[in-house]
Amino acid sequence: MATIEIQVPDIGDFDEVTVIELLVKPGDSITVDQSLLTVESDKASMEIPSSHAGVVKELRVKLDDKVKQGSIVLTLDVEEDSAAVAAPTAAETQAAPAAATPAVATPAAAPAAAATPAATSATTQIIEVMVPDIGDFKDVSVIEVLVKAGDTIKVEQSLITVESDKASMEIPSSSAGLLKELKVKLGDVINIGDLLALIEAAAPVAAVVAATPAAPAAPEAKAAPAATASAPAAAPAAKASVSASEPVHNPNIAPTGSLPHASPSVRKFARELGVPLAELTGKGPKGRITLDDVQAFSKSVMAGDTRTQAQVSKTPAASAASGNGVGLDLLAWPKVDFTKFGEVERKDMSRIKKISGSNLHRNWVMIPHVVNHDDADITELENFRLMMNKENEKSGAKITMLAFLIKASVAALKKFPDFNASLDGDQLVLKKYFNIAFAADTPNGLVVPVIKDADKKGIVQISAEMGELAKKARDGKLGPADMQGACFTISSLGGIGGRYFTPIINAPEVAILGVCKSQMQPVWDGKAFEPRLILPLSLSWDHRVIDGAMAARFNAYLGQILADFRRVLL
Ligand code: CAO
Repeated sequence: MATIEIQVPDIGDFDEVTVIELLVKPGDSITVDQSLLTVESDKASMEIPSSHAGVVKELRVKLDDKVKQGSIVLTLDVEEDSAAVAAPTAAETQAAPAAATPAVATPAAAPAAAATPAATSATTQIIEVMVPDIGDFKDVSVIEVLVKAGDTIKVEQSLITVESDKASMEIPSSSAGLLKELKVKLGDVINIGDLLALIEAAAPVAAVVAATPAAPAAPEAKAAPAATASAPAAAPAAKASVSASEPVHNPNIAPTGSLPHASPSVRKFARELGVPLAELTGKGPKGRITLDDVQAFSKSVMAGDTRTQAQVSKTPAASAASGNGVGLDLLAWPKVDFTKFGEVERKDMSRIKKISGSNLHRNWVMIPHVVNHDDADITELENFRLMMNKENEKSGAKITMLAFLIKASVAALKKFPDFNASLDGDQLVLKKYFNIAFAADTPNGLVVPVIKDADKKGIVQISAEMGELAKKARDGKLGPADMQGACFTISSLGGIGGRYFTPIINAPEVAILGVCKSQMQPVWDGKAFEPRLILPLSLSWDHRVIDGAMAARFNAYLGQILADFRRVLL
C-alpha cells in the first residue's frame, strides 16, 4: 500500500476556482474517474475526478478553498502496483484520459452560440444564432429555456440549458438584441450548427458579427477553454505523485455526498438563500432541481411549513455557513376554506409579483429595518418646478418632483457614503457611482428601473429618462439591464396619497427613501404660522450598516437640500 497525492488537473483557462462541494470523505473507497469535488469559477463549475482507485486517506481542501491546477486535493491509499504506475504520471498526465467533468459550463465557458446574419433592414439586422461547438456533446436535450421572444438579450446571456448524460451546459448568445424567435423548445434534441434563435440586432452590431459568420462572435468564447466545454474528452487527468511523508493537514470537512442535480445558476441561487439543495426533490426533467423548486422551498420555509423547517434544521451548519440563517421557527401558514364564508375567486399571481414577492420577503426578514420619518419644506422647489414646466409647456419637457428627489439623494449619498454601500460579509462595499432606482407601479406589479449615473445628469434629463423607463415598465418592456446596478432606491407614492409608510430595502442596498403626497401645512416661522408645502419623507435603513444618528442626519440634510436646492451646488 502506498499513499499518493491527487492534484487538480489542467482545468483550462481557470486560474483559481472555489471548492463548492466535497463529494468524498476519508475512508471512502473510490474508483478511477470518480468525482472528488466540485469547483466553480464565476463562469463555470466542474467536477474534479480521481486519476486513481484507492481509499481516501485525507482531504487537503475544504469548502470555499481556492484551488488551481496542481493544488493537492487529497491523499489516497493505493495498491503498490498502481502507485508505481502513478509515480511517473507527472510527465504523463498531459495525455491521460480522466477528465474534469463540467457540471454546467456557463456563458464564457461554453463557446457563445455562433451567429450568422440572415436579413437586414436599414437600421436592424436579423441574426441567426446557431448551437456552437459544444465539444463531445451530441444529441443533447434542451432542459431549460431561459429567455422568451421579445426579451432583450445581451451578448453571452444564456439562452437555454442543455444536458447530456454526463453534464449540463448553458448555451449563451453571441449577439445582443431583441429575441425575435426561439427556434427550440423544452425536450428538443440539438446538435452543433442547429438554429437556436433569431435576434434582431442594431446594424453596427450585425456588421461586426457578419465579419465572422461561422465563428463564435464573442471574444471570450475564443479565450474560454474549449477543454472545459468538452472536458470529458479533452481535459487531462488529475496529476498523482507518490508521497513518502505523512500528511499533516487536518481540514474540518463535512462532505456533502452525491451532487444534487441542478445547474450552477440554481446552485448559486440556493446558496444565496441558504437552501440545502441535497434536501430538495427536483421537479425538472430527470429529477433536476430548478429555480422554481428552490423558490418554492424557500417560500414554504418562510411561511412556516413544518416539514421543510425540519429539513432545514437537519443542516443547521449549512445554513450558518452560508450566513443566510433561514429556518424561522414560525407557525404554519393558516389553511382556511374561504368558501365556507362566501363566494371566492382564485387568481394566479403575475410573474413579476411572484419574483418581487420572494425578494421583498427575503429583504424584510433578513434586513433589520429601522424607519425615520421627516418632513421637507418644498414650497420654493415646487414653485420653481411649476414655473419651469409652464415655461417649457410648448416643448412638452416636463420636470418631476421625483427627478429633484433623485438629485437630492445623490447629494445626500455623497455626504453620507455609508448609504451608498452594500454589505459583503464583514466588509462594506462603498460605491463611487450613483445609480438611483425608483419603484414603478405597473399593471403586473412593482418593478424598479434604475437611472444610471444620476450624479452626471441634470433634472431635465433625469425627468425624461424616468418617463421613458416608467413607460417601458408599464409596457412590460424593461430589460434586465434597466433594473440592475442600483445604489439607492426611491419609492414615491406622492402622486397617489398617504402620509408616511415603511418601504422595504431593496437588497443589497442599505437604504430606501419613501415619499408621500405633499400637503400645504401651517408652519410656525417664529412669529406666525405660514402656509408651506410639506413633503413627508420615510427613510428605511439597514441597522447593521447605519445607525440612527446618521439616518436622522441623512434625512435632515435631504430636507435642507429640498428646501433650498442651491445647496446641491455646494
Ligand atoms: N406630492 C404631491 N404630488 C405629487 C408628488 C408628491 N410627492 N409626486 C408626484 N405628484 C404629482 C405629480 O406632480 C403629478 O401631478 P401633475 O400631473 O399635476 O404634474 C401627479 O402627482 C402624478 O405623478 P406620477 O406619480 O405619475 O409621477 P411621478 O413622477 O411622481 O412618479 C412613478 C412616477 C413611476 C414613480 C409613479 O408613476 C409610480 O409608479 N409610483 C408608484 C410607486 C410605488 O408603487 N411605490 C410603492 C412601492 S412599495 O409597494
